[in-house]
Amino acid sequence: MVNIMVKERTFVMIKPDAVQRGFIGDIISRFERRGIKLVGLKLVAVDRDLAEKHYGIHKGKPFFEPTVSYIISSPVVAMVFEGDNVIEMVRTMMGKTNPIEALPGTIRGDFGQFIGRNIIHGSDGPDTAAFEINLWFSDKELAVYTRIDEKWLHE
Ligand code: IDP
Ligand code: MG
Repeated sequence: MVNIMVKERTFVMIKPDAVQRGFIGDIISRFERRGIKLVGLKLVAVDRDLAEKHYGIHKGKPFFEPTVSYIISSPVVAMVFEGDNVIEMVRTMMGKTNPIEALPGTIRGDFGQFIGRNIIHGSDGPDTAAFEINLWFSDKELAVYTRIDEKWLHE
């Protein structure tokens, strides 16, 4: 799906292990220098209810409970990014779910070693993005603005 411009928003979370290990700035900076526009940002001490809703699609799977425990173990950084094809762009920058399979140069491939501590979350499609943005952010928390580099990012 290259070359087709689709204006999207995506939900991204810097997970507790990345916050604890001091990677917040590095991770945000990767998106920033790629020209990806940040429209929402906050540090969240996640409660169990929010974590269970966020991972509700995985309820019943063996990793559901460990993943919920992981996400509530320490604050996370919750963000919304906006731009053409931003969902796929962010997923590509994150790398595969299992950091062992994630290529060097991706966020998981550069910072992670283990699937249960995989550094970052990003929505996997337009429907999950809409659900997750609505779950984590109110409309008032999302900014509408233009970055001065926007006209230099596309033909
Ligand atoms: P994704 O985060 O790349 O979209 P999903 O399959 O949606 O991957 O899984 C959600 C999260 O659940 C993963 O990011 C990871 O934190 C956790 N997870 C998934 N599979 C496993 C597993 O096999 N063991 C431990 N944790 C897992
Ligand atoms: Mg997923």
